[in-house]
Amino acid sequence: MLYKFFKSTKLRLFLSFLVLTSPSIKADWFALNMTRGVTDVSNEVFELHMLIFWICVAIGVVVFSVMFYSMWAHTKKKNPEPAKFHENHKLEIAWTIIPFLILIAMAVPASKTLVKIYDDEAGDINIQVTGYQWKWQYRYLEDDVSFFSNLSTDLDEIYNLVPKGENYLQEVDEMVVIPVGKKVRFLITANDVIHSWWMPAFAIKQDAIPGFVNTAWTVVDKPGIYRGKCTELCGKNHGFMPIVVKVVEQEEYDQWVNEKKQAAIRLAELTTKEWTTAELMERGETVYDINCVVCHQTEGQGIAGIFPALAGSDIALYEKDKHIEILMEGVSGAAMNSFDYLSEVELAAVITYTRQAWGNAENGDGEIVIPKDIVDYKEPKI
Ligand code: HEC
Ligand SMILES: [Cu+2]
Repeated sequence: MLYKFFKSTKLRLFLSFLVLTSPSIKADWFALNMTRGVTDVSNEVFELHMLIFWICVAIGVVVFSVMFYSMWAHTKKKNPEPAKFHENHKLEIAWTIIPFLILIAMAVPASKTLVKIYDDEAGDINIQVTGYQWKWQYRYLEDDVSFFSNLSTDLDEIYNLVPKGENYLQEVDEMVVIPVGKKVRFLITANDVIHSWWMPAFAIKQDAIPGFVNTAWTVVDKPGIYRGKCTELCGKNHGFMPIVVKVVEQEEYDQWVNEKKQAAIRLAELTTKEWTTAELMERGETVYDINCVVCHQTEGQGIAGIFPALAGSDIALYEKDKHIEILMEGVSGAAMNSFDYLSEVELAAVITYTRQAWGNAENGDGEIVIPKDIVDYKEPKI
């Protein structure tokens, strides 16, 4: 009876062995493993992971062999009289010392890698990363380049109106660009709640905490586009603030920085230009779609009881100054944050848009706001 049972188990073990070793399935098993990433540190982390994994496998094999052997060798049938001994000092010392040594053996390489990871010396390039609900801001500290990186997946894909694209929820309007082979240090913080900046290919996962600056660094040797995401539950759109880093050759990087700087200069010029209502409206709609639509909704109708309607709101109809103030300062204690990080042009445009769209212009005073108004608001009041 017992013999028969063992025989069938052996058979099953053998079958599982065949399945595990058959090459086609093996490929899939590797896909379940941690990935190597593209930096020295990420490779080290991978090696460490494999080392610890195999140590665990060895311990498992030893422990389970002893256990199964004992279960088999000391059945009641073979040993009707149980042994009566207890306390075996040699054995007890051994099973205290050996695990201790194993732990030390694992801690040494792990600590070495950790020390390497926690190097916060300045990089060749230093980028401040700020988490916002629900986007990332990047400021290149040496170059005065600064931008927001927003999810660029079409809402229609999210609502299943069209098929989902290849990089669904993993794509942004502006990627972080860094050059190959240079040490890049990230200074990671947040503006509202705790987020976490996670880039698996670089083995970086660092909390972004308001009021703190955590650092992480990387040297990437392989150009390419790498994707990560926010990995600290940070509110309603936590799953909608991906991270995309584009690693390029130095030359391409310099060119990119240059273009970014030029764009900033052009934007500064826009502040002093004469704006027509139509121009502000057009720009304002884009700003609104990126920054406001999640709460105040496409037609400015809001969500009853949570987000006030902007269509027909007294502030949007008559109180221009209050309107600017709300955007600049936010409403304390409410989900309405300050948007003072937007440019003067974007702020003026989005305020004008919300004062004009959805019938607001006809129902209220229809006053527009130009970039100069925002500049004036920002002037220190004497
Ligand atoms: C995260 C959600 C959220 C986002 C994003 C948001 N708002 Fe708000 N907004 C609110 C909430 C909540 C209030 C109500 C605040 C209060 O008075 O308690 C509000 C109030 C307002 C008001 C005052 C309305 C009134 O009648 O009291 C205006 C104007 C406004 N928001 C404009 C904007 C604009 C423009 C944007 C985009 C640049 C924006 N909001 C983005 C949540 C949001
Ligand atoms: Cu987040």
